[in-house]
Amino acid sequence: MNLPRIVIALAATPLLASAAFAHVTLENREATAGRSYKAVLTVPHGCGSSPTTGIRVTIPEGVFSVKPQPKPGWQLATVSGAYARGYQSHGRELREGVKEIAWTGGSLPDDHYDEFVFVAQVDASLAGAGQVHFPVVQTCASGEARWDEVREADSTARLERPAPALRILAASGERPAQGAGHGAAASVTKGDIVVAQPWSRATPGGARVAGGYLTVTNRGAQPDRLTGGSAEFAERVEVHEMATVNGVMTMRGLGSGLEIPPGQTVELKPGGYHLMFVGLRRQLTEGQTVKVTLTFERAGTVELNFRIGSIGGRAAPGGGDHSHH
Ligand SMILES: [Cu+2]
Repeated sequence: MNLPRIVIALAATPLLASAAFAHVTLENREATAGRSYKAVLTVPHGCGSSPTTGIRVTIPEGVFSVKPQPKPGWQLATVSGAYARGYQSHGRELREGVKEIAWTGGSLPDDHYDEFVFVAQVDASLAGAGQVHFPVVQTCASGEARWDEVREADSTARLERPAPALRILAASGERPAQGAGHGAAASVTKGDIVVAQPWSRATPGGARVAGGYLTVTNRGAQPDRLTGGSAEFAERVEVHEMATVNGVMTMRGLGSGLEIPPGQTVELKPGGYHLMFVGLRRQLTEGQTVKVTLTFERAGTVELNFRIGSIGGRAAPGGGDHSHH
């Protein structure tokens, strides 16, 4: 049934065929937050020369109401589980659903191409997420390929086996997670210290911690230290760093605080230095603004309004890329 398409595709792009068909990818790589999405996983070849016998895809948080399309000659199985939060669908809240789909038992020869399809809803809260990923395990008669690599936000490394990625667009006419709009100050200055773009993420119900992100510039001639702070919504505010220990990303508290060298800007961001709001007293919800007081050794206390972005957001809400002036 797919044969005529293969012939057309190969005929149209004879030179690009091997490069363009190298990876397991999504045919349509953009979806709109708050809308439905039809995912077509394209599988262009087997493992080495071995035919593909199974495709298993993991559904990222925020993609819900997943319905896979059965394929003749393949068994279809799904794994369901709890979502990190509830999602609204046709007036009711969904708290669990399909998190993995597996098509198995077929045989797709290495020199053939096929598609594996599912439909899903993309939650509106993903509007600020940038990209989400659908890791795929491709099983073959001999061997398997794991398409599960995800590029870190600021890395330019070439990935051998990238996870199929989906870019999330904000619905037109809406801006992602506006918070208090222009009312929230872009930066706050205290002494030699300038703190800009403070933001955090919405938390799933029951979460005990949340990260806080911002940039700090020291305009003075002396080093300063960010030692922590306080917030009415959390028991403690700590300064953490992410570090890779034995190949595993872990975070740890910086007991003596984070140095802000004179004349420099230090960024607290996902995957790097961050504030940790520990012992959350309530859920943080997207679009909110919350008050946090930070403590610097020299500059003293700085009061800030943190904008709350989407769950899993990678960048400050409402801004997207910001240049460093
Ligand atoms: Cu932390």
